[in-house]
Amino acid sequence: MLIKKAEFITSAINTSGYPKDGLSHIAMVGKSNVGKSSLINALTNQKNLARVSGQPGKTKLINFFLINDNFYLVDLPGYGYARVPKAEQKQWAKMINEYFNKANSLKLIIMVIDIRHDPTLEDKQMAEWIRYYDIPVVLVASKSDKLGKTRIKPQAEKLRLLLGFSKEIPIIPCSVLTKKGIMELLNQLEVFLD
Ligand SMILES: Nc1nc2c(ncn2[C@@H]2O[C@H](COP(=O)(O)OP(=O)(O)OP(=O)(O)O)[C@@H](O)[C@H]2O)c(=O)[nH]1
Ligand SMILES: [Mg+2]
Repeated sequence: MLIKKAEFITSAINTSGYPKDGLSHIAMVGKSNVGKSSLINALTNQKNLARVSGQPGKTKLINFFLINDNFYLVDLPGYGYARVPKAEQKQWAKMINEYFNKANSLKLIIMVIDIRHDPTLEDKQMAEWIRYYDIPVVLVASKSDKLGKTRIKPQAEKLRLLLGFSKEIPIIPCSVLTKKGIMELLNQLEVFLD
């Protein structure tokens, strides 16, 4: 797939703020700071479409980006940011739960996990959640530039295993710096939009 057009449409905290045009959604989930927003910029080949930050917890709302006037890339707020107060964590869970419940337009979840670190308890819970809602998923092992070439594949396989996903679930090592995996991920999007 080639992304020719990408534009920010809206931010939402609950259902009433979602776009109401019935177009398909593909959503990014993952721990805070794993590179979800960076990945949206890489996929769309834009520098500052989604806001990127070294500070975890940057994305606090559900952000909708319209792609090729045809579907939405959805940037969900990250989880597992240690300094978030309990009340805010609850609010996050409510926001995500409500979003997943709207699964008829949600065609694919891209679950992003940092290739250098084993999944956290929250990553594992997110994997369970995805299986519970029975939403198609593709895994991205992000920041592959931080790992030696020979370690990338075995580490990606290990992550898939630890998250409890079978061989049918693709895991794509990606780097927004080297662009590794970006084309492959774009091709996967196409598969799930049909
Ligand atoms: N080396 C390297 N750094 C990356 C890569 N992708 C993202 N980063 C860096 O990781 C940090 C976090 O990136 P974001 O895209 O803001 O992460 P996020 O998952 O959207 O974070 P939240 O919005 O807090 O959930 C930034 O400093 C990015 O520059 C990558 O592929 N390689
Ligand atoms: Mg973000």
